[in-house]
Amino acid sequence: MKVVAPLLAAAGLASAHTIFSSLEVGGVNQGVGQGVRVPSYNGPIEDVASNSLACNGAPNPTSPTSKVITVQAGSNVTAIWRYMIGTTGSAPNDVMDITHKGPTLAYLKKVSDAAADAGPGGGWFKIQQDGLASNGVWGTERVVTGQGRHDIRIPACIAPGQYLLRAEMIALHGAGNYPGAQFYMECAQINVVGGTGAKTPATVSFPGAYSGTDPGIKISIYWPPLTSYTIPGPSVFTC
Ligand SMILES: *[C@@H]1O[C@H](CO)[C@@H](O)[C@H](O)[C@H]1NC(C)=O
Ligand SMILES: [Cu+2]
Repeated sequence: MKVVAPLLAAAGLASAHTIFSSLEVGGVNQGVGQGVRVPSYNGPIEDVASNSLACNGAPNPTSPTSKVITVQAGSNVTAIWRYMIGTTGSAPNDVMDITHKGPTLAYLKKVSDAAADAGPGGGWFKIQQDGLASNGVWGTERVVTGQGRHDIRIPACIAPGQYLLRAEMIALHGAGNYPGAQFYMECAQINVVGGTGAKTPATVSFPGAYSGTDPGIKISIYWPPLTSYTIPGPSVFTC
């Protein structure tokens, strides 16, 4: 039995990843994999040119879901991150290993049918980001120590209709070389109601928005100590 514990500990470290497993709307959790395309395995995407950078996928195939979640424009939703698809707790180790430091981000893409649209390609705009705060705390750390909760405001001025909501955490503990940064993302299927449509966001592509040479993707976060951090991707769309 003496050999078992180290083996288990090593396996735990090797797979200390995370999954955006459910969406909370108006204080109501919609259910694991309900309206969120979840994989069975929690591993990252590391290739920024992969189609799986949009909504995950090979080598972590996701399960389809027919649910499209109604969301009020101008309100907040909460992406709930869990270590594994079956994780029920919300303590830090139930969310992601705390060594996984980096930004949190969220994007939307307007689609005609959120349950059917695969995700890769153009049309994505960023609606939230949280990088390195002046006290040295990263966006991912705030989610890990905050019960896996990732708050995302749905802009009030976008057109009503169906969207894919891509919530993302980027772990930079091994990002000194590329590939090395770990991209964790899943897509929720939402129907935005009450949007004014007053503004049309500029958009980017996934894959395409990130490069392996981006200063926020190929970066050593340990030494010298960082005083600032450039979050990858476009600027955040605001109304
Ligand atoms: C709503 O989400 C935004 C991030 O998009 C966050 O900055 C803000 O604190 C959230 N508001 C509430 C009330 O949770
Ligand atoms: Cu990991």
